[in-house]
Amino acid sequence: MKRKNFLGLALAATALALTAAAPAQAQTYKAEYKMSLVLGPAYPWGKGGEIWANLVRERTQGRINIKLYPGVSLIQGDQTREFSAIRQGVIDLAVGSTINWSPQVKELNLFSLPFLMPDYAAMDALTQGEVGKDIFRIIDKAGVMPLAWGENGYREISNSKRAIKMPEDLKGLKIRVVGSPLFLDTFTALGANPTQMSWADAQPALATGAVDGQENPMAIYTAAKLHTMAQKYVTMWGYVADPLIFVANKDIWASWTPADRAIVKQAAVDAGKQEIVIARKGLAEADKPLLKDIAANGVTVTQLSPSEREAFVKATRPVYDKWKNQIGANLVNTAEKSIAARKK
Ligand code: X2X
Repeated sequence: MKRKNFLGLALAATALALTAAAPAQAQTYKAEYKMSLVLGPAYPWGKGGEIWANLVRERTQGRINIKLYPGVSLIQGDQTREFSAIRQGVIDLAVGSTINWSPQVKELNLFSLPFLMPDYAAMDALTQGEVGKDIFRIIDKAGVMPLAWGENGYREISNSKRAIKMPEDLKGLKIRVVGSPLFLDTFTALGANPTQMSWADAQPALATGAVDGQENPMAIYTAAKLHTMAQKYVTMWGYVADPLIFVANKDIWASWTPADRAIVKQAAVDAGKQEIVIARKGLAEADKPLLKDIAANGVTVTQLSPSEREAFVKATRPVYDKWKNQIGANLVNTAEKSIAARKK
């Protein structure tokens, strides 16, 4: 056999093998992919997930069909188990909060360091800069494919008892917090009585008065109607903010063609950008119209002066220093530098 003919045969065989492989690959696509979320489309968070799913369905002509599972229902509402469940394949895709994943990925506690990020520009400087890339590398190494950033938001404190203007006002208040030990340290330092529970358990606990207060973004406060659960006092202290991260399970990711992976990633980036705008609506504007809506429900909204805010910063500084080392001083230093250099 001449060399040329042999080459031709080999090429033909390869082409045949590729054609044969194509339908087999299509068969590895599932009829439905499960997306986990804490909150559904009535909230900016779930809206972001819905936008992502819709963009993927359109752009893949239905090859990738994503169904939303809000209430972290795939893991029985236990939001702090979400990251492990994504890694293990119980969950195919997720839009999750850095807080809920920080028990598994300690570096995600960065965003929960009290008073690290003074404004939206600081948050953007982290997620859109070097820190964001570092965090994505860490998530990837931890076994989950990171795709895009979104935002839950600045977490403001509410309670049923009194207006909080200084750390002393928190004394003895029973405050529901999410499941990272950093939150217990922060609220203990402020003299409060923090108690960990899931979001699902938090609402009945607030409604019955089993707990006095909680901290969450104002978009959640509004959509969940927390003013009807005795939360008559809100203080805008902006002490931490949790970004959301759009991710995929790695086996699912590997089962898709490179072209489909590119579509899913771009759709996550597009949905994340839209979600951040929705999450900041009514708060990013100078006159913060959302706060007027909240006050119209008979809620006392307290804004802190810079010196009042400073008292909270001072009271929580030992917690910041302790957790800086636990998170990793290098990462926190990079974050501090990025924030100092931010464009305002
Ligand atoms: O549980 C909360 O407070 C919530 C909904 O904000 C998160 O999932 C982090």
